[in-house]
Amino acid sequence: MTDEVLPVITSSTWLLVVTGAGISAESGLATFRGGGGLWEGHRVEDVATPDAFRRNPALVWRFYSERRRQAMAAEPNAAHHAVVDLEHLAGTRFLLVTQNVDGLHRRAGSRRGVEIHGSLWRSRCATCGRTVEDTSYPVEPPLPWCDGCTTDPPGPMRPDIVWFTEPIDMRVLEGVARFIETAGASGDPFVFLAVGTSGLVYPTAAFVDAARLAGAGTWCIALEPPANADQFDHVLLGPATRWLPAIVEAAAG
Ligand code: BV8
Repeated sequence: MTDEVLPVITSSTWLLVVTGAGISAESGLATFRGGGGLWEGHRVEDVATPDAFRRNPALVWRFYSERRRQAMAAEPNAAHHAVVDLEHLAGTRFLLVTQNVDGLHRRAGSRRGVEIHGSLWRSRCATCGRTVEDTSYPVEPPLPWCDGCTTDPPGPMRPDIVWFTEPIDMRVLEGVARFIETAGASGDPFVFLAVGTSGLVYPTAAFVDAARLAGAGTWCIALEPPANADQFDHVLLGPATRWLPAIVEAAAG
């Protein structure tokens, strides 16, 4: 339900925060489905897939290395910093799951977080799986090959990103499930907060369902109701840089 009721976060609250592209929008980074959700006329779903990489690796590398350049030039905003404040307040009872690959949460100081869709700042061999830190851009033909492969020819390097139809790391999913189970069984307050995500992409869009079943109070912050809005007790419409600092202020009050 759309309202302006804030969650009350104290040091005994279990807090699971899920973020999406909307939390980085005020850092100047484009969201996926805002503004037509197109990149050079391509839908993200047509570029962020293993088939797209097989068909046209140069296009996919142009897409991701351009986003690397943009993310490098961006700064964390007040919403990223408010998430860090909430982490410091909730301590070991806090978990951040971000769908974002821009690295802005970590640059803001988040340490108890997982990047469920991977990171712009790593590349991975499509053959042997070896990953390397990588800040290079632009990435243009001749495209990078793995220099650790024993196969001949060596495998092509790809962004270390989880594309559509690719599985999420089971250890991440198990970690989220364990956090929800522990929080639900604690007998203490449990808050689930989704920020800046359209609730369209699974399995992340289903985490709120599991949290509700475990007894969490559920909030979301977005500019318009997400696709899974009916799973939230409270829908706070408006920018993350308005609502997250307000939640931190209410907690400190
Ligand atoms: C999987 C890569 C299964 C990273 C992304 C067929 C086969 C297999 C799977 C499927 C299938 N059909 C469907 C699926 C499931 C599929 C899926 O969910 N598809 C959707 C489109 C229906 N999921 C998958 O494929 C996942 N894998 O299921 O594997 C499997 C299992 C075992 C073995 C084999 C296979 C993988 C999903 C990961 C896909 N990768 N991107 C990258 O390039 O960045 S998804 C992409 O969308 C991004 O990661 C992004 O994070 C994600 C979600 O988008 P949002 O972050 O929500 O952004 P969006 O623009 O949509 O919304 C922005 C929101 O912010 C809005 O609500 C707006 O109001 C708000 N906002 C804007 N400004 C602000 C704001 N809020 C606050 N303040 C502001 N200022």
